[in-house]
Amino acid sequence: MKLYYSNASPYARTAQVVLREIAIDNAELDPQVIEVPTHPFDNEPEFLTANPLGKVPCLILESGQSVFDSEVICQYLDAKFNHGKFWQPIANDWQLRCIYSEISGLLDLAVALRQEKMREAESLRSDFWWSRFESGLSRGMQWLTKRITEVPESINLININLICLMDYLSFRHPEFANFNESLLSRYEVFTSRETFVNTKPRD
Ligand SMILES: N[C@@H](CCC(=O)N[C@@H](CS)C(=O)NCC(=O)O)C(=O)O
Repeated sequence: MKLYYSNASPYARTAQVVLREIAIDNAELDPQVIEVPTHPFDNEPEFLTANPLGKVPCLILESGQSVFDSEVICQYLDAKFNHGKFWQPIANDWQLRCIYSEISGLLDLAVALRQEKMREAESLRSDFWWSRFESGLSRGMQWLTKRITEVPESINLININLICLMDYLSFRHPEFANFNESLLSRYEVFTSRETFVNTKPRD
C-alpha cells in the first residue's frame, strides 16, 4: 500500500493521522513505508494515473486500485484495519455527519483562501471570492464552536479532522486561529498525541 501525501495538505494529514493511529496496534501497517511524499504540481505520471484529479491524498492498494479522496481513504483504512472504530460512532447519526461535513467544508474554504492568497502574489486576487471565503470561515467556525460538545471525545474522524483544520488555520490563516474555549479544550485532548505532533503542517 502507498499513501501519497504532501507536507502542507490538511486533507492528506487526516489520512496520515488515521493511518498512524491504526498502525499503533497493527504490525502489518508501517507508515514509514506506506507514506510517500509528493507534490501534486510535479504531475508525476504514477500519481496522476492513480488519481486523475491530481490531488493528495491518494492511496494505492496492493491490488493496484486507488482510493481517494481523503474521506474515502480515512473510512477505508478504518473499515479495513480498525473495525470501523473511528467512523462507526458517526455513521448513523445525521447531526454528527453534518458536523463532519461542516469541517470538510471549512477545510475547503481554508484551502480556497490560501489559493487566493497565492494569487494575490501574482496580482490576481479576487476581492469577491476572498471576502466570500473569509465570511464562510468565520460563520462556520462560530457554528462549530457551538456544536463541538455534541461530538464524543473519543478518537474519531470528526476529532481528527477538527485538529487538522485548527492546525491548518494556525499555519496558513493565523487571523482565524483565535479559537474559542470549547474548541481549544477539544484541541487539548488530542494535540499532544504523537500522530498529530509528527504530522504538523509545514512547507
Ligand atoms: N476533496 C479532496 C481535496 C484534496 C485537495 O484539494 N488536495 C490539495 C492539497 S491541499 C491538492 O492536492 N491540490 C492540488 C491541485 O488542486 O492541483 C480530499 O478530501 O482529498
